[in-house]
Amino acid sequence: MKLPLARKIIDSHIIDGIPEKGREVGLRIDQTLTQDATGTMAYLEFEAIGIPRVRTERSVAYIDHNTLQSGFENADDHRFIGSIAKKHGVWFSRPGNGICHQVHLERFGIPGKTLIGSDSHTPTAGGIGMLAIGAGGLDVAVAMGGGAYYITYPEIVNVRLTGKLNDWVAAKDVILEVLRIMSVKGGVGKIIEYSGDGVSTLSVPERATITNMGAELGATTSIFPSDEITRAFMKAEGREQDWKPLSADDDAEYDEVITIDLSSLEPLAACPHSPDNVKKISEIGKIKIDQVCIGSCTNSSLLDMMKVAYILKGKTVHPDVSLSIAPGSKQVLGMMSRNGSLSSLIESGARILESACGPCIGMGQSPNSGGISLRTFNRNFEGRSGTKDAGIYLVSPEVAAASAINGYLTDPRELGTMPDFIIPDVFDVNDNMIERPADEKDAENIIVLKGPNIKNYPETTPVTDSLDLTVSLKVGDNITTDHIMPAGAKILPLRSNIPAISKHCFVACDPEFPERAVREAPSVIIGGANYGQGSSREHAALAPLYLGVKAVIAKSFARIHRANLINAGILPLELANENDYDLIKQGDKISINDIHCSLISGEFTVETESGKKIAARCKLSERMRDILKAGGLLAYTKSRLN
Ligand code: MIC
Ligand code: SF4
Repeated sequence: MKLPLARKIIDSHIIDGIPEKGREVGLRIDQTLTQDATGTMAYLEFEAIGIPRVRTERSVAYIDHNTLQSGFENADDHRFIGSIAKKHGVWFSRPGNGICHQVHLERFGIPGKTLIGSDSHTPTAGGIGMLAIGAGGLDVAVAMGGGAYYITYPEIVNVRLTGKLNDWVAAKDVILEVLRIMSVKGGVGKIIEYSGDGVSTLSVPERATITNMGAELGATTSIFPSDEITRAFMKAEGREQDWKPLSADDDAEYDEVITIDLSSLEPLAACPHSPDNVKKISEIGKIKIDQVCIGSCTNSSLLDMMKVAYILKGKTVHPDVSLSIAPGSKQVLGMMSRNGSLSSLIESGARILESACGPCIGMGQSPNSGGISLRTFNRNFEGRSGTKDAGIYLVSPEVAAASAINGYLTDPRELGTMPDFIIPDVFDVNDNMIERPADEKDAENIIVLKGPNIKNYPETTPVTDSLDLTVSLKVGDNITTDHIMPAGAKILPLRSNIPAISKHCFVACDPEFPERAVREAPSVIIGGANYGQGSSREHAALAPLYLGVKAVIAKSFARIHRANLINAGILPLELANENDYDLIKQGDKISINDIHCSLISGEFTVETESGKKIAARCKLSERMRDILKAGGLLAYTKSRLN
């Protein structure tokens, strides 16, 4: 059979299971990454597993999310991660060095290797032909210990790109078009593989924008071939020796094909409050704006920044607009300072932020009340910016910069002919902010520094044979992990403290939830379709666990969150008939019996107080069943090591 590229990489990394669509396979993981907001838990979990040194080819810990230090907590977490990384063989990218996905692409990613990261945008590295997947922290901890990472053997969707983008139409518009076509749940269980003659017209940073935001499709990952353009990028990073050519076989067989003619695209925006609510800028019209934020792991490369600088040069940001810009890495910021583009930004009045996630995760720069904010980011969920009634539009850097000058949403094609933006052949490489791990012989002298806000992994219990549960919450479709476990500058510092962070669980939907869940425990949450989309944060499973939630019954689940629920020992049940969603209300009592048999058959019966029987499903591999019976992945891994 003629193989897609993703299948070639998967098949060469399978260490457990049979490669058949829909079945679970375990992959050997070559590299891992963590960031600080999920990393504290991941390293506590790694410590609890008890393996002294990572067994991957490369593991890297980044500090990029929780960089506003308005109390001791974030600084303590940085110190904890730095010290535990050093001890256990993990490289450490210090705060200020940049956003994990940008830096990993620049300094560590290798075509053809596997990478899992405790961040949903890990697929960014698919831009250089890596099989890069977002996962929960505990899955990353297990992979660091040399364990396999399990995925459902995916369907592969081929997005064939033809033609070439017109002036001022960007890679962001390509992925927004894919989101318009496939929706935020269209990618679940699938890998998106790009091919076609349009690929050679896109640089690595542009490809990485597309694979990055493939996370918003719910896809397992996205991948581009590794070609001469990839080689030039790796050479510019001084890493040509890590390059190799990779592509699908000619006439490879795919499960689905989508063709996009790049030359037919025009500037697009994802309108509030979902990344798939995509419209043409020309259709939306010249709406007045209050804020523009440029940066994030989607759009903060040197190429993006050079385009923004060109547009801002000699102009002033509109008086009604606040413009903030966070370059993606120290490398990008340094090169901008040397090629003059940084001064164009400064002169225009842009507010230059450190190289970090910043406003993307609500770490500052919340818009004004009812504000309209254009952002080059990847998520515009309601409230994620920190201002509940703000309207966030996701756009390209070109749209963002042109609009910041005009004060209204602007089609950048109004700027006329676009110059050629030439990325240098050699990048300024300086890894002085990346700390090497200690040598194995020195590791035992390294003391892991834990602050008072760092608490252990919560207790889990094996799934029992029957459950009598109260419905502590009922929510609708497309609930994000930002609803379940909000981020932002106030709550993020509690990421290493599950008892404290659980007090904020679901408050975006219902401020009474945390107290009610404790009062009514054990309880169950009822959800709609695509429950748990968005971030990889396992806190969205650990906080409900801590509050006594034993099961979630939903119309369907997002991939990473479903895995996180199982890893935490919580049952994720899917309604066999979506209409049965209407039969259960908040406050109802339900019971689930014969659970141990149901775990094997995958068929569950949920009985309501009035005696109605509702069919639910949960397709589990033997491994997942054992995880649930052990009381979660940590207990399962420990028992297997023993
Ligand atoms: C996000 O973009 O939502 C985050 C913050 O990067 C998360 C990880 C987290 O919640 O810490 C993600 O995408 O996985
Ligand atoms: Fe950071 Fe935003 Fe990227 Fe998440 S999406 S890794 S918060 S920049």
